[in-house]
Amino acid sequence: MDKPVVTNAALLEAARDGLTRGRKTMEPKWLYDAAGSELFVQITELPEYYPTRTEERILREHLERLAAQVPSRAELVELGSGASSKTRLLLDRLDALASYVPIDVSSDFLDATATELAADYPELEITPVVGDFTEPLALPPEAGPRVAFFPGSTIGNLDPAAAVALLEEVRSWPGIRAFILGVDLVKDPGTLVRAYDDAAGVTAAFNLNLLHRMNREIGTDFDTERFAHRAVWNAEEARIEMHLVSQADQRVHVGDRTAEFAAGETIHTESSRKFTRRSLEALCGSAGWRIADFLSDDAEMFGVAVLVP
Ligand code: AVJ
Repeated sequence: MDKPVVTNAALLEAARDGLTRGRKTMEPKWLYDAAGSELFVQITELPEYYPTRTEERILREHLERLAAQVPSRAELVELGSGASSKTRLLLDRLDALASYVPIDVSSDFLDATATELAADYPELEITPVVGDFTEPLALPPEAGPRVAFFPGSTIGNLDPAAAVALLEEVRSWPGIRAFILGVDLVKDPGTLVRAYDDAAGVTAAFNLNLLHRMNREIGTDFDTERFAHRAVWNAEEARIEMHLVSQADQRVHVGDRTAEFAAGETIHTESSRKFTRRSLEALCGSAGWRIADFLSDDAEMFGVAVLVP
């Protein structure tokens, strides 16, 4: 048999590690190749997926309060910038920004976004950084007082220890003055599960794309028809979990190893933690941040915290 083509050595290593053991897991960052990033944009437009539009509404409604926390000639550093649609709200209002540093793991997406923003904001210095915010980041030298922006509740993808590590890292950046952090809030489980298991099956396609991606990039032989998407609310950990559930006993080749799946066994592909004002306070406090302002919608679906050192 021909050796499968491997175009992503890091993904192969992650898959060998994560899939050939008892409890199978993959880090959520692997969901975001070009196809996955596109599917995520479609998720944000689903009727069931309230976080994106709620956060946008909060930002739009409270821009003045946010602007009050941002020093002039600031550098806005956005973590996991993706399509940067929320950023435009800030860029339009915070006209005294000196520079914008979008950080994302998907370099294709990052380049496209940076090009579009450069056309629309000719005065703004834009310095895209390809990077993984779960590891220490190499930032360009600061262009002014720094404001970090991490919308979308992506911090919820990190386990508590990793979230504290990230908060501590941002806290240690030279010139850091504020951190605008979007967090999804605890609410009834039905609403939460529907947001991660939509009727149109877009989230299922997003989750299953991980298997297609591995087949493409590391030569695995997943039969994607024999895995199903599942979203569950884990109340104890206050998180939604996404899993891919094996529909049969099956074997999959992962590099030089074999991953064995029993029927019903899952790959845990993502956790999305949900917060309360209190749990957020505790999390931020343990990393040396104070909540200076907390913005929410009337139904308290989502929160935007302004943290200060
Ligand atoms: C981009 C991490 C914020 O957790 O809600 C959406 C990703 N996963 N639907 C989230 C996601 C499934 C999303 N984040």
